[in-house]
Amino acid sequence: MAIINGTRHNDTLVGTSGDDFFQGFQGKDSLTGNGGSDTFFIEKYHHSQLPKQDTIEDFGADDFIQFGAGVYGVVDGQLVHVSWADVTIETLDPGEYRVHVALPGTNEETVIDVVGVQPVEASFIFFT
Ligand SMILES: [Ca+2]
Repeated sequence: MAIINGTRHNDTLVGTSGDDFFQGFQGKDSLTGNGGSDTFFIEKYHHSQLPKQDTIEDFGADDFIQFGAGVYGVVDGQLVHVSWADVTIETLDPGEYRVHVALPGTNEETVIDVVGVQPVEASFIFFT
């Protein structure tokens, strides 16, 4: 599995034909898996610096969106990591989706645009 790293700026990243692990870091990134079973990793890096509306350009049924340990909200003083219950998938156009991930107990969300197949619960890997 290749690891495809971005920077804290806006990046355009293209994977290999094999399985890749994408870490776009901050910025508004364009991520193309380019075949294989790819994992798109979403993490909060410091303070409130979530990725700013990355776009996955070719999401497939074998791809995953994975959340890191830093993607959480606070409920009753406890850290609560995001789960499927916090995900809302909006259809923008046929084959274009906007994934909203609400951080529990806050007004914050992270947003991921997805072109390709509609993500389903099994598309997500949540931090446990
Ligand atoms: Ca790939």
